[in-house]
Amino acid sequence: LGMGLGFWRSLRAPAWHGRGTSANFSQRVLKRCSSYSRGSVPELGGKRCPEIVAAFENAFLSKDPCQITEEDYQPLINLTQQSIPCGKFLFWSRSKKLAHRYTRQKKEFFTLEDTLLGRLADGLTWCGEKGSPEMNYQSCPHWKEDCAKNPVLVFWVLASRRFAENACGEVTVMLNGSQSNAFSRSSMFGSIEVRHLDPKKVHTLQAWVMQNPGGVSGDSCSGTTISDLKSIINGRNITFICHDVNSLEEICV
Ligand code: N1C
Repeated sequence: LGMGLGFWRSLRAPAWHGRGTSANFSQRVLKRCSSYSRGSVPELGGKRCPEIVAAFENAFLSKDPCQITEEDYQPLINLTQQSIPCGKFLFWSRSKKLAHRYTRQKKEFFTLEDTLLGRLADGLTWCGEKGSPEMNYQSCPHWKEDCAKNPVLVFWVLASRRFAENACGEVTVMLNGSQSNAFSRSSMFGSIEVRHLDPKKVHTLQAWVMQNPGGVSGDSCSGTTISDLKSIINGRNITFICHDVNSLEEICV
């Protein structure tokens, strides 16, 4: 009757407003896991990678992609436990590329994506559907237009919270000074990580406000969004220090 595959698929899977599952999701996660394990972390044997991929898939496959919970990810979390040395945690907000360029040079520093858990998921999208064992490659729920309890957002909220809970010593955040709001309470950093730093373990939060070379500054240590961050941090009994940084070289020494 002139009804192509797309029609029947649309009856089966709801059309969400977000991008669908990334192509070759499981193969890519497996590859990331094995190459990570061949790297620096002996406590995470590469042998566990198939198990880790299965735990990741089981967190969301055959489930309503608007009803995902943190418990769904617990097995994956347990398989990817990893300890980061105190003083080496690097948070970021709206400055992911630059933060990763930094940790590639300063190998002793860790962003969440430099841990196995973060590395597995970085830049990918994934979701399934209730009543089907398959991934939905067509579309996945968009956090605003569809629902917040979707597999990707629940994952990052949980991973970010745990990363912050584990942080210790002096922690650093890289912020984007070429935007008018270098710090935003509604970012993942502002809404999740700042609230879950443990003042018993974290004595200082150091902010690096990255200035874009030659460009007009949007925000800096003396701006109102940074004083907002300072008051939140001081209110939690953690010392706050801030540096405007003009180039990566300044912090790579
Ligand atoms: O909202 P943000 O930045 O402030 O979140 C960044 C902050 C970092 O410190 C990380 O530890 O939160 C953690 N984090 C990630 O590591 C991460 N990787 C990829 C949070 N989100 C992450 N993503 C995706 O980017 C995720 O889909 C989320 O919604 C965005 C956040 O980017 P942002 O606004 O630049």
